[in-house]
Amino acid sequence: MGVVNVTPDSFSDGGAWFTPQDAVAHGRDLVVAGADLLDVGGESTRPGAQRPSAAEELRRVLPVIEALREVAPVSVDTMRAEVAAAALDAGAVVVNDVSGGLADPEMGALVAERGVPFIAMHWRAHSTVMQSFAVYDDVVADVSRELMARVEALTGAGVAAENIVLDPGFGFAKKAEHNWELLRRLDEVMALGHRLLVGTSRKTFLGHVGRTPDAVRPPLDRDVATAVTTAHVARLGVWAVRVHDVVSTIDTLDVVDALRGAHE
Ligand code: PMM
Repeated sequence: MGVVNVTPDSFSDGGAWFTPQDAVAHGRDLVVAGADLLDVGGESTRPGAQRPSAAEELRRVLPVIEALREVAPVSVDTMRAEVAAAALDAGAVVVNDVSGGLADPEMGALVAERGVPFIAMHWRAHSTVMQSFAVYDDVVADVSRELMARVEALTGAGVAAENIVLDPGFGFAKKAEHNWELLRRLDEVMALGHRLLVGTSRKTFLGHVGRTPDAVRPPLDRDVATAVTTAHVARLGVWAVRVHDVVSTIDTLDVVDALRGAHE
């Protein structure tokens, strides 16, 4: 899954593709590089980000989805049922909700009615306050239990269980140690029985590896670290990785495939 952020302020590529033309051109490049799915989002979820209005979010994503539907399947990255509905009408085929349906009580019913795959990410609170919720007894057990509570609520709203893709939500209400523990024990999250999507791409915890706190690696220099996490989760058999740099990701996945062939 290649990331197409139509936002002025995403932490990893903020503002780079904010006009519809630039966002569409970027999406096309990601498909040429090998992306199977494009994730179009109009709301930044970086820690501390303020929410745009629904009207502004729609203004950002709809023209981009209408253009990119011609080149690849598109998912819409939104927490609003209203935006998801308009995005599906515009040609999106998957809904990716970083709140797993928690932020908007209408989301479950909408996804059920449309019968589309729904990516439910582990989430505890909006970006302005989420890091104060980064408190866990056992992060893998706690995230797994909270994800299954979402599955229960969503299936209760009529969403088919096989349409629910789970995502542990790297960087969302998580400290570095929580992200590493989730990666280390991702097999336990896979055992929940749903397809998994993993989004570690360029996230803050990767910028700290081998660094002192005052020498953090900047987001654009985190693609090698991202590739290593991609290799790890691909070997476990996740359904998708959500990444900014598709070129290095395809390379990584090809190496994982080659290694797998060599072992079999
Ligand atoms: N991360 C971001 C945005 N959307 N969606 C899913 N399913 N999983 C993620 O980890 C995720 C997401 C934030 O990253 P960005 O600002 O670089 O897009």
